[in-house]
Amino acid sequence: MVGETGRQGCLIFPDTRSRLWYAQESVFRSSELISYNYNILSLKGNGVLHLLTKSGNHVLRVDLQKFNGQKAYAKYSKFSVGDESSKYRLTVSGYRGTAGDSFSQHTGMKFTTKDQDNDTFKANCATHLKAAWWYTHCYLSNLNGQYANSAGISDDYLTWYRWGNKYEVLRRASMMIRPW
Ligand SMILES: [Ca+2]
Repeated sequence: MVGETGRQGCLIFPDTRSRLWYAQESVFRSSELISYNYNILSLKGNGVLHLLTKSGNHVLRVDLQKFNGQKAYAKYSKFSVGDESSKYRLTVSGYRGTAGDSFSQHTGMKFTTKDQDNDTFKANCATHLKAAWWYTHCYLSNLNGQYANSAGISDDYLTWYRWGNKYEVLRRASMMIRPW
């Protein structure tokens, strides 16, 4: 992503093995690396996403990989996260890619954690799934989902439903953003 156009971008990388997210304002300045532990399902990390996307339009790229090595991507021409008072409301639209669109349907949703139920499901999706996301009823995408050790079909883990229209457990996923 970065280097594609010569512009410096931002990188958000949910590492499903270490359970850490990294938000890096510029990959050329590693000293500014911000990391946080999202195992505690804190809303704090989304404050970073808000700051990164609050001004100007941002493009989001999601890269996905199955356990068999197959890769796909989804790109969104518009992506932003609201501030804390909005409960980190998601704005995402303008899909194109090879993975299918599993994120546009989440636009307008607030972020749900185990202690903040902002989803439309009768129970708390975050508690149910042991993850945190902009859940609806509960999801088509679950990129903070639990890490699985092998392939399978289950909505309890990291999945992207529209890639094959099934809850196929993925090996890894990354989200990258950059200014438009
Ligand atoms: Ca709920």
